[in-house]
Amino acid sequence: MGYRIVVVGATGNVGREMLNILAERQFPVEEIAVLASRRSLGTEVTFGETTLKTQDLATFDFTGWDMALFAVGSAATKEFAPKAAAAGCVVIDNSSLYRYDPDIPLIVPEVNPEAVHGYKNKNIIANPNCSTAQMVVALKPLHDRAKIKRVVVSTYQSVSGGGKEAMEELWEQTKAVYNPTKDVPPTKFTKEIAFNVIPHIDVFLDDGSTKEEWKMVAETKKIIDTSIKVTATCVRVPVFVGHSESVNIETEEFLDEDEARDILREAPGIMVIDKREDGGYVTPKECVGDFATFISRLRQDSTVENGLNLWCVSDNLRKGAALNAVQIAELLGREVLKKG
Ligand code: 2RA
Repeated sequence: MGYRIVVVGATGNVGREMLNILAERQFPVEEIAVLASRRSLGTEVTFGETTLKTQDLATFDFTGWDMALFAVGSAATKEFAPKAAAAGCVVIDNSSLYRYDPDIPLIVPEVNPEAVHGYKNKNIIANPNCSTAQMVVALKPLHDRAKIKRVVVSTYQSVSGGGKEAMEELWEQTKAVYNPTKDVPPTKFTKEIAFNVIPHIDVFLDDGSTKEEWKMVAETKKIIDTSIKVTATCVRVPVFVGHSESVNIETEEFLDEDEARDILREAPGIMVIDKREDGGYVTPKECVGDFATFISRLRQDSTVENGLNLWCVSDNLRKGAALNAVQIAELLGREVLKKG
């Protein structure tokens, strides 16, 4: 016996990865439906060895389906997730719409699996933002040992976080650099992304930060501990897939770098690759297609009493989105629905 699963937004970057990961992890699927907006209707997607035709989200009846993995924007989520939830189908939502609702759990299974029972409130579980997901996997085991007081993070986020058109823009602009007759003006980004970096993701807020930076602050508090102070600078870089983060951590208790490395080696979802030699660290290109969050460059920060620095890299379409959503589905199945 397995689950009746719906993937909403199946033709997008994240929706396709959801299907790949459900198949790769042999999620117990009894039946699967793939939905898309009218624009992509009829497009075929693959699930393991099978090819599936997308159905219309606008007319789909969610009654009798166990879980729906939503990977569409907030507007479509707002319209259709409540309908799915009301029909008795548990929604696992990748948009930012429900993340900050106190009645809706925001879950990273390695970090706060106990929150899954909160799904009952609205039949909805929220998936965190990509940049938060990989960071909290690394922070939680260190917090459990030495209590984190403050985090200073700078991100280096790949263009796939902005969707397929953003990837296309990087590709076309990169080619145009070698073809002066062709001009590819920015449309998905505010400035040219090829051979450049842009310190701006999502909209600006009144205090001068961006919404992407605010998300890292608010989500870390909700997932791990409201007492952790986070300050973030989020930057888009000309990388197709894989987000990187430079993370500075200040703890209440002293934590030696070797002990921190050992803790992270044992932690779920983490792979430590940290040799102090040329190439002894992970770059985003190497993490693509992997499930792990990679930690490198772990070292003491001697400018504060109890400080650590680390480099954290993960496939943003996987741990930052689709993998985390599938892990939530696995958790919900294991702990609550128990049909698998
Ligand atoms: C980005 N945070 O990288 C987004 C994706 N969720 O733009």
